Amino acid sequence: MTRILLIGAPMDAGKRRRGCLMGPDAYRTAGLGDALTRLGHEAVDLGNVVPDDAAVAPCPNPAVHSLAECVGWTSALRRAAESAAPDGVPVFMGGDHALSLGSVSGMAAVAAREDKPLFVLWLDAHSDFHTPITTETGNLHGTPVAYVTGRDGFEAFPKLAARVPIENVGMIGLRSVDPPEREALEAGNAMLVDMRQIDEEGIRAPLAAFLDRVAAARGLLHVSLDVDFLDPSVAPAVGTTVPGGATVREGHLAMEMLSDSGLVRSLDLVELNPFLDEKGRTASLMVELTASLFGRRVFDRPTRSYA
Ligand code: HAR
Ligand code: MN
Ligand code: MN
Ligand code: MN
Repeated sequence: MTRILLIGAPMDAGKRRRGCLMGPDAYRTAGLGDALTRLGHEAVDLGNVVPDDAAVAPCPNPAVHSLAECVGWTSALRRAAESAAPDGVPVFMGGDHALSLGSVSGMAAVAAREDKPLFVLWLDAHSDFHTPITTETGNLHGTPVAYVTGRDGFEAFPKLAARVPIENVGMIGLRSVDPPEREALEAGNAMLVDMRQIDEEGIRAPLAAFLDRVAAARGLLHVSLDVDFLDPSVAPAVGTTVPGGATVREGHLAMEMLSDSGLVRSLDLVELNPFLDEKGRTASLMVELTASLFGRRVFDRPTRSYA
C-alpha cells in the first residue's frame, strides 16, 4: 500500500495554446483517485496548487511567453513537491510540461536532503532541453530538463537547491528534437532513446538498463509522462502531437516495469489538453497507464528482472 498524493497543477503558461488548465479536473473526472484506491492504495487529493506572484526583469529573448507566470508556478510547485514528498508519492496532475520546472526541482531538493541521487525518466516525443535563450517558439514547456540540469539562461527562475546530473536523465520516445537541443544533448550523456531504437529493440532493453542504474545508485526516480509520448492515434488530446509515437502496449509495458522496479518516488502527468480530447479517451488512457505504474497487472510475474 502506497500513500499517493494527487496534486493539481493547472498550469497553462508554458505555451500559447490554452486548455491544459482543465487537465487536473479531467483526471479527477476520469477516476484517477478511484483507480488507485481500487489497487489498495491510499489516494489523497490535495487540490490544486496556486501560483505565486512573481516579478521578473524582461527576458533577453523577446519570444519568451509568460515568463513571470512560469516563475510563479515554479516556486509554488517546488514547495508543493517538497512538502508532499515526505508523506507519500506525489503525482502532479498537469497542466503543461512547464510544471516540471517546479516538480522536478522540488524532488531534486528532496533527494539532496535524503542524500540520494535523483534520476529523471522523461517519456516524451520532445527532449524539452531548450533554455529561455535558445527557444525559438518561446514556449517554456520546452525547457524543464535544461533548468533542472543546471543549464544557463534561467536567471529569472528560483536558484536550484540541487542540480540533476545530466547522466541521471533518461529520455524515451524522442522524435522531435530541435537543432540547439540536439547539440546540447550530444555534449552530455543522458540516455537518449528515440523511436527508431524502440522500433529496433523495444522499450524493455533501454528501460531495464536505466532502472538497473537507478537501483545500483540507490537513487530516487522521478517519472515525467508527457501525453505526446504516445501516438496521437491513441492519445489525441495534446497540443503538440507528433506522429509515430508509443503504442498503448509500449506505454503499459513501461509502466509495468516501473511498477516492478519499486523505484518511482514521484510522477508528472503532463500536457493533457481536455479541450482537444475525444470523449475523454486520452484522459482515460492516462489513468490506465498510471494504474499500471502503481501495480495493476493481469497476472503476477514469477520473478523480478530488475530492482
Ligand atoms: N521543441 C519545441 C519548442 O521548443 C516543442 C516543445 C514541445 N514541448 C512539449 N513538451 N510539448 O514536450 O517549442
Ligand atoms: Mn514535454
Ligand atoms: Mn512533448
Ligand atoms: Mn523549439
